[in-house]
Amino acid sequence: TGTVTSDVNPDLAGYDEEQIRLMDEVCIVLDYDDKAIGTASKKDCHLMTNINKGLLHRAFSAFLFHPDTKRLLLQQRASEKITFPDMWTNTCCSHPLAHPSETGLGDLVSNVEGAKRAAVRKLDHELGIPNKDVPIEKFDYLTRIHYRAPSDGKWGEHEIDYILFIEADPELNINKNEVKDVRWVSIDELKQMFKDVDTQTGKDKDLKYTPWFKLICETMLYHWWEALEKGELAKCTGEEQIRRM
Ligand code: DMA
Ligand code: MN
Repeated sequence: TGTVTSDVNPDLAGYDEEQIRLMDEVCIVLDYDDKAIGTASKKDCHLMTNINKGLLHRAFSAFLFHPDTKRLLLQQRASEKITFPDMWTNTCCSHPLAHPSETGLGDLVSNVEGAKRAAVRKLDHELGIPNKDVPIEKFDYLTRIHYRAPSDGKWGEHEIDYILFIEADPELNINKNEVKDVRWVSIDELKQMFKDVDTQTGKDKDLKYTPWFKLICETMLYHWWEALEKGELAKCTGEEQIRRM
């Protein structure tokens, strides 16, 4: 009797109730080759104590571009987020869940379908984008990125991340528990955002960006984005190899 969340879940004491609830989502646990080998809670997947033992899960990163201006929609994560709060990042990231519609059958084509379904679900949940504005068939799958990144010591990421692009001009209705702000940027504007220095400290504002978004920006993003601008994205899609970062 009288049990409170903090007794049951000491790791989660003090965090936002809704974000604590979402830590019960069931993620897909992977081997090194992206084969689904089990399931674990979102909480367990993001604890560094488990990541340090090798626990790896499946994720997606969606990049949404305006069809006319080719600007990319960025989001700033809400302060309520348990991992990487307040940081700027790509349009939407999350995890395909251990549900038949999102797990896939093991082959790349159906795993990609599962990741796209998860993207449609979370674009609605985080940004209020109606499903009809981002139909499954309009997404392009580019590649998979295997990376590891600590957040604050206790929490972090260790994922195989499916990179998805889509062109759309969606209706937005921001979920403030997930997203603090959004911004549409061109290639030059994004490069400038990274260069901007903090006027108080004189240091760059590196820490304001999620590690996976920085990693993708430093490697492939501008190449892919220029291909999209030229109508040549097909040259960059469907990669079978997993990129290890
Ligand atoms: C997790 O994103 C996925 C990647 C690629 C880092 P997230 O922390 O935004 O997930 P969620 O929105 O489910 O909390
Ligand atoms: Mn994750």
